[in-house]
Amino acid sequence: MSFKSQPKGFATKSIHAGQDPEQWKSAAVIPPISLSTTFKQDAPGEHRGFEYSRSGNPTRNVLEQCLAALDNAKYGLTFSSGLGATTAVLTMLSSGDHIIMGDDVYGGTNRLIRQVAARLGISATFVDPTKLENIKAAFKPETKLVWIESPTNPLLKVADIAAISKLCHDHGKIIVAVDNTFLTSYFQRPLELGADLVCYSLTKYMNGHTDVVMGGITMNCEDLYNRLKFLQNAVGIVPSPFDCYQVNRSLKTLALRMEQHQKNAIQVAKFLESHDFVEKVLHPGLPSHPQHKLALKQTYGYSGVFSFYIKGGTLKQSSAFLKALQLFTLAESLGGYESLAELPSVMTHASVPAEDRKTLGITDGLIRLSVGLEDAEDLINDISRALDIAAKA
Ligand code: P1T
Repeated sequence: MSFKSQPKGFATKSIHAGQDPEQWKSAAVIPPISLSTTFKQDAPGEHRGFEYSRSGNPTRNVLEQCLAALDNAKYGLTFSSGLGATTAVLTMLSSGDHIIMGDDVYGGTNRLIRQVAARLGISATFVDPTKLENIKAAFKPETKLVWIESPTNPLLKVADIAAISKLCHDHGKIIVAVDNTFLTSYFQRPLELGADLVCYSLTKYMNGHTDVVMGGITMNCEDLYNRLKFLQNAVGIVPSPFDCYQVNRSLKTLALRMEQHQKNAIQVAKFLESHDFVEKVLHPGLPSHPQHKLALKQTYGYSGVFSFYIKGGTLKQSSAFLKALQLFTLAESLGGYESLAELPSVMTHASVPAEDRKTLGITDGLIRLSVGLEDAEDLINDISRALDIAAKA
């Protein structure tokens, strides 16, 4: 069994979509970084497409067009961070509205919903997104948005995006937003499965070089685009032109990078699965994953981020493992060319209430890896040595 086969043309789009040299007076092949905050008007209110850099910027335009093309979307928008993109979606809602949220999402997303949206009168029900009946049971007349990550951070649960989208659209005008950060447009295109919004922390694989914080949203619906474009400017959550230049450049190698992340990560995952000091590996590409078949059905492959439980599962053991690593850097974030490792319970998901962490299984023994582009053999040797040290801790 294998993942869905990738239609041809992705790499070509990532290199050419939105990049036409004819759009610049200089015919520059590589889009210039347009740092000007304001643009000359020919007469009051008469401009050539740009007025003020918050409402629109030429370098940002190039990136937004490229992002849209990669998701086969009509529209793309970028924001100052992944959470900025989530904020834009949230600010489409009003006090009294209700959200259904995957129970296993990035800690910062959880915090935004519980500590900010709640204060603004937007309520949320957190459900396991792998069970359709949970989503159905959570519907309220005020439900406006269903937000899921698939796969989830950090437990790698895979949700049936097509089934969830159908359920929500049959039920009423509920917006389905999928956080596609872990897979990128290369491995999963949720709009093709019926979702309304695809949201990204572009900070991760899409940029891939661990040097930009940015968010993005792609969509086909003109009304959603107009509302989100208005909010991008009205709320002011925009990225800098320099960062747009960097992400646009990074997209040119997305297909190559993702193929190699996939190859490296599955080798590391298989090694861990065979190791005595490992309790369980959570990787959607492994047959042992509970939604492995669904992953094969709805995605074009899998990336480099996955989690595993170390045997024993104490903080002492996981800390010993993480501190002993030499090639993997102990740090938050994921999706760069360099390998990272972290402990969600005390790092990325520390803001999730302790009781919820316990119920979900975000224990002190759960370690998340972001497998980079180094030689897989070197990464495996690093992990093997660190596991031996942890076993003696
Ligand atoms: O960091 P930022 O660009 O604001 O993106 C937030 C975000 C949104 N969605 C997902 C699935 C994410 O993983 C993140 C950020 N995550 C980390 C920093 C992390 O280490 O998990």
